[in-house]
Amino acid sequence: MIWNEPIECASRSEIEAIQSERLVETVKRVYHNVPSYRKKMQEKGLVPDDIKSVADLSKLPFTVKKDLRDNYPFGLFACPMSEIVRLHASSGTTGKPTVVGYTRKDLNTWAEVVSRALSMAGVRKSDFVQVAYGYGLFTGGLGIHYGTENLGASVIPISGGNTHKQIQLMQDFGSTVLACTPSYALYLAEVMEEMNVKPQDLKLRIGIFGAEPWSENMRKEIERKLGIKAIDIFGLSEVIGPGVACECEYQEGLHINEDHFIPEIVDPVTLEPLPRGSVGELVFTTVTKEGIPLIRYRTRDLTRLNYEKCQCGRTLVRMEKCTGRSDDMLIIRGVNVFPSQIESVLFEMAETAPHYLLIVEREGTLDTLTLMVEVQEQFFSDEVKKLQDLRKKITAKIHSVLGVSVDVRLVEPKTIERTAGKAQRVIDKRKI
Ligand code: DLL
Repeated sequence: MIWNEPIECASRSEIEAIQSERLVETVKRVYHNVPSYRKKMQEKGLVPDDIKSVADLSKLPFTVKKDLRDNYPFGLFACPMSEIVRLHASSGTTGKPTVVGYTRKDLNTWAEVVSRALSMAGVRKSDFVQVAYGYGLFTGGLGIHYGTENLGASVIPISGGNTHKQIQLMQDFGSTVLACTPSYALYLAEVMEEMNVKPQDLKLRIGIFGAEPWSENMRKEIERKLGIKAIDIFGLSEVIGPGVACECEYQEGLHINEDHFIPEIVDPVTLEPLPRGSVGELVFTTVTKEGIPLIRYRTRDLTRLNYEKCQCGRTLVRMEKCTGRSDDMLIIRGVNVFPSQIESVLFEMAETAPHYLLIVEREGTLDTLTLMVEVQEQFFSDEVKKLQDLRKKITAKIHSVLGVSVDVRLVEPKTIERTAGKAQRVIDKRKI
């Protein structure tokens, strides 16, 4: 089922015409209503009339997270506060949160794009969607909530946490769809095992997982343990929240709702737009938002775009599964490493559980990486020799795949903290 076929299957020229018309309007809106945008455009010698179509996008200045912080809390809003009907915020790691505001129309747009995403994933009116993303300032819970209602499926607004109750309600209510972070899905699977609940005791069939990077190997593990199809959903609060992009049943990239959010791929260093198909930093311009429109917002997420028509019939451009952010990348003695690459190796080893923590430290001028990883119950042993051998095996495997030396520390099963939201995989002591 395609939720909005005329848009989702439109030709490239139709999409570009819609984008161009909306871009022109958005640029006028921010120029006249947001002093910080006007200033940035003036610095580049630009007036709204210089932007006539999507082809002019690259003339515009970029926006970064710092711009939201510098204009905290409402300085980038482009409409009177009386038009704002909802606020969300993301905490981030340092300093003040970034705040976003939605008008009534923005909330409708959000519900529309999430309904499209859920339809892509295979969710139907007859489904029961258990929303185990956090409700509150985080966009995950309420975003999926209203998209589900808009689609006409039944929403179970349990929020994150309360893991035993989650499993009990899944059984009692017959939830068919689980929406949460992939790391929480794995934790739910672990607790299900402890409670002796089997996938066949549940009616679950689809998972709507996102808000953090997760590897293909993690997908396989979740699909196996929960007996479901695990769909990747992407979004960021600054752009709207979940529903910016989502996989369809073919799982070959995430369709971007590009009539609302225009994607670009730029070189993260030179900021020059890259040729089609190159991997680079994903940049979004929102073209329908009223509360806080964003011009060329640098997401820091690394991916590439595919403009080919998908087997599902949709023509919406697809972004490749995002497995890293430029600011997550660790440089360990000159080798670039993403936490998701380490995760991928761990999932391939029967002896380790997919729960890990990376600790980065600096000794003199060298960065060192320590990996704390849980051993599977059946492999955990009192024999020092056996554990030593396992340690060596993991170290060698990571070295052969990634070319970095990691100090592996094996820890007992279930000792690394589980979270109901986004997992924290890296502790960077260089920044402390
Ligand atoms: O995480 C919105 C969301 C909620 C998306 C629920 C999907 C599901 P923020 O908290 O602002 O918003 O975090 C945005 O999370 O820039 C990515 O780095 C990362 N991210 C989000 N979805 C994915 C995904 C929500 N599917 C930041 N794969 C983004 C990889 C993701 N990273």
